[in-house]
Amino acid sequence: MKAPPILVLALALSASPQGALAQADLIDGQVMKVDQSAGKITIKHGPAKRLGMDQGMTMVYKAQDPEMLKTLKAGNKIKFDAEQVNGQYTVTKIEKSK
Ligand SMILES: [Cu+2]
Repeated sequence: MKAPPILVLALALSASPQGALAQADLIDGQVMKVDQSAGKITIKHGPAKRLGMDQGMTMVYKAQDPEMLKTLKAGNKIKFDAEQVNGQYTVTKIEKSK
């Protein structure tokens, strides 16, 4: 194995039993606005350290797939995941929370 140590560490972490916690790792948020035609959603959310957001904020995210937005509307409480794709924050996963 010639993988750099940092990569090995990252793999070890992602394969850990805490994988089950990944679900709980979703970011809590609330839908402020849905723009289905543009495939964008405005989300008010709490801190998301993973995305480099140390504080809560309201911001626009692109939806990875506009279909994801179909069942959502302003006011919905959600849990979501996002990543930066080509410099644009993109929601990769979204689910309504109870
Ligand atoms: Cu944000």
